[in-house]
Amino acid sequence: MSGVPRPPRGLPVRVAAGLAVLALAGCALVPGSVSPVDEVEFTHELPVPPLAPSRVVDGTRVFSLTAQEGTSELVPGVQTPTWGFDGPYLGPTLRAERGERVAVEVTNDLPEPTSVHWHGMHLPAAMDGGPHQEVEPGGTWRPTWRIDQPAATLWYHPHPHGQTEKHVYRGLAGLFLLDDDASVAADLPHDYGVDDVPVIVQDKVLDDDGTLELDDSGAEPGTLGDVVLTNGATGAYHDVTSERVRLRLLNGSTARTYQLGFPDRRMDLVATDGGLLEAPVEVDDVRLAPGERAEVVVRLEPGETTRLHSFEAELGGVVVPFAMGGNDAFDVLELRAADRLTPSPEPAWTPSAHAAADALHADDATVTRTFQLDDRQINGRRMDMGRIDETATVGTTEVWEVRSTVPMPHSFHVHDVQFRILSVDGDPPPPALAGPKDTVYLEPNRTYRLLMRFEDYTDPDVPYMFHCHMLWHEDQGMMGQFVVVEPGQEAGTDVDGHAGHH
Ligand SMILES: [Cu+2]
Repeated sequence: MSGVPRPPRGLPVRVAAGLAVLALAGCALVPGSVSPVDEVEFTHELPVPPLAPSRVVDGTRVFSLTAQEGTSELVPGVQTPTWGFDGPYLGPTLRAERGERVAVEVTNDLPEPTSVHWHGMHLPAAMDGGPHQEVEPGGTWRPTWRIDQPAATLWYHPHPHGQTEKHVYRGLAGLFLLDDDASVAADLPHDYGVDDVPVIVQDKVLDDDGTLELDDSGAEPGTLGDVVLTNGATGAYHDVTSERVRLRLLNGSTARTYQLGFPDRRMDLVATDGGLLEAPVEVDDVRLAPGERAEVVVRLEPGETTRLHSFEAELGGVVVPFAMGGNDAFDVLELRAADRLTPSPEPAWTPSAHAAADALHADDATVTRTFQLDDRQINGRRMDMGRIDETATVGTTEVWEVRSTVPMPHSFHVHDVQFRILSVDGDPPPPALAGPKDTVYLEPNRTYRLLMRFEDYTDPDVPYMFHCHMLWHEDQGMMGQFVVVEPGQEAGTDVDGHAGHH
């Protein structure tokens, strides 16, 4: 850890931040002189989550996932109690094509309620897997919906009321890959686990006995671990056998924001949270807050080795950046190129046949909403499961103006939709924020204008969530609820305010 004394959890956040400043002033540690993330040897072959088996029943592709307890060797020689789907840690990769109807049989073998949220997915609210769809121990929940959105790297994770940080941190998370006409025909590496590689980045704190610890000191923005895992392993390497490799990067951490890139080369950013960009963009690195994804294509020369690195994260105007992980720099994944590499084409693709229908147009926006985030509240309120905060009408295009008013890291996630960032403080977004997004890091005191359209599904009684994706913040109530209704319809008055009654 950073070596800065952290005030106890429960102190008002502004006081806590002030104490951190005082601690800094009286502390001999030079900020940035030490990375609190442990150096490791890169000697462990990168585990690749298996593709989940499925069966097609009456035209529906059916998957099964079981949340269960287990034991994992996250750090060599150390046994750690963990949770996973269909295994001790993380879960298999679900994969489906646009147009397919899918169903997932989610069974909870944990000793407490959990849920599974399909992060980034457009689907009915009752299938969303948020706090209103918890699964009791021993229970099974079977959401079903039709995939109707562009190819993308989505993911799934628990979203139980007030317990999301713990459930994700223990290991419950997996990828949900979507394919479409554009992605299938694209000149992009697409051999799963070979040249198209999932990279789930997470940080942990391990006790002396190997137990996963959450930081309960009250430090912002939550637990920043000194152990960094890729797909559940420390010090992982991947053998590259082609000229280019596609990395599907997911920040699956609870609080840490990464700045991922290669010290010795640039890379092609090809996709963000919700799918492909209009064209590849060469970048030095990409910043990922918890919940965000990016797909990058990296070129290697025969026989060489390079490492994906997390640079000092650009957190914007946060107070004491180094106490919030902003000075941490460390390697994440080693790539080892074979002496002979098979040819890979330059990344390129043509638009999907759905592109025109999918496109969002700022001129269509008829509703503007504003969201102010402070320490733990959104528009002055904390989460109340029985309260609907916003009501959107199906078929409308809206602009959400989102601003964090406090000097700490927050990220903003909206369920059901992929949005487009129109502007950041009035300026066009940088390339890494110009593609389809469902989660965005909020630099303090900057206004992010998000364009989105609510489509297809209405339910006045079952809400979707919008929230901070720093999971400790989320659990403390930094979340609100919205429903999508028919024109003229009002939000229901009998929204279920109690979790775990299903
Ligand atoms: Cu937050």
